[in-house]
Amino acid sequence: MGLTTLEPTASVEEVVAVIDRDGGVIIRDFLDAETTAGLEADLRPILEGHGFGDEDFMGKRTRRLGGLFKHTRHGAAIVRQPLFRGAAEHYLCPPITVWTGEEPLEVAPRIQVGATQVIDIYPGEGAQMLHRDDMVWLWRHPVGYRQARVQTMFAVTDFTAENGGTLVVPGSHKWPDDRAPKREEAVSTEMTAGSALIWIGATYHGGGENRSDSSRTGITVTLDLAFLRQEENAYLTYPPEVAATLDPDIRRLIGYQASEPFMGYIEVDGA
Ligand SMILES: O=C(O)CCC(=O)C(=O)O
Ligand SMILES: [Fe+2]
Repeated sequence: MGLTTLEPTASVEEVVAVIDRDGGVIIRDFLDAETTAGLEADLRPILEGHGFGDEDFMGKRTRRLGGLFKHTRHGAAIVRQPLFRGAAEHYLCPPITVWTGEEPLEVAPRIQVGATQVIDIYPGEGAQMLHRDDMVWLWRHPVGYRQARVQTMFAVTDFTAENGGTLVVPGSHKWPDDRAPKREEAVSTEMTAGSALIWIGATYHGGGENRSDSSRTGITVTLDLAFLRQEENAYLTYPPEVAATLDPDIRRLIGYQASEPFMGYIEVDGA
């Protein structure tokens, strides 16, 4: 069974229903053509100045570039995309009730960007080991409390089975921790440039093998529970003088915010 592709006019409920079933879904034309072209134009020259990785997980024929929001103002469109945001809020933000004395307090986690990475897989790269991205927090499965991550892989170039379209194991978000993923259980994400895969942290996936003659360029951005540590250290990636140049909603999303009730607060003189 391949992955389901939905139109950008789909509702958040439809997106969530497919992710609940399969662990991931493709959204056709996730961003408009102008934004896709803007991302390509801003990022390609920077990628070209980058070397390949030097170990197996990151890939030795793969270029990776972090700190998306300092490289392109078009990156904001990815985290503002309503279906991605809607799915993230669905999985991450349901409130819980805590007691403060005898007063019940409803607390809903915020979301934050945990990692951003442009991933450019070159011809000759082999398939990445299948993995769950919520392993960074040692999350357990089946997920009991709530998902930790809702993630997207945006296609800057077309994604095909030949050029390394992201491998996804449908249904694997429901597997217990003692089940290993097998390569033959994975399907390739096949989507046109401008489209995106959305999946959750519990779903087994990995970069595909590139058997074509051109590179496969994607941008992955994660929306995570804002009370967890970020995978990409945002305070070093975007120190205050850099964060000050970003739009306020993006600045908050990269971590310049507190998650209810107090996580990440800062004492400000006179405030
Ligand atoms: O490049 C891809 O398609 C997926 C990469 C990935 O899952 C990772 O590096 O964690
Ligand atoms: Fe991954």
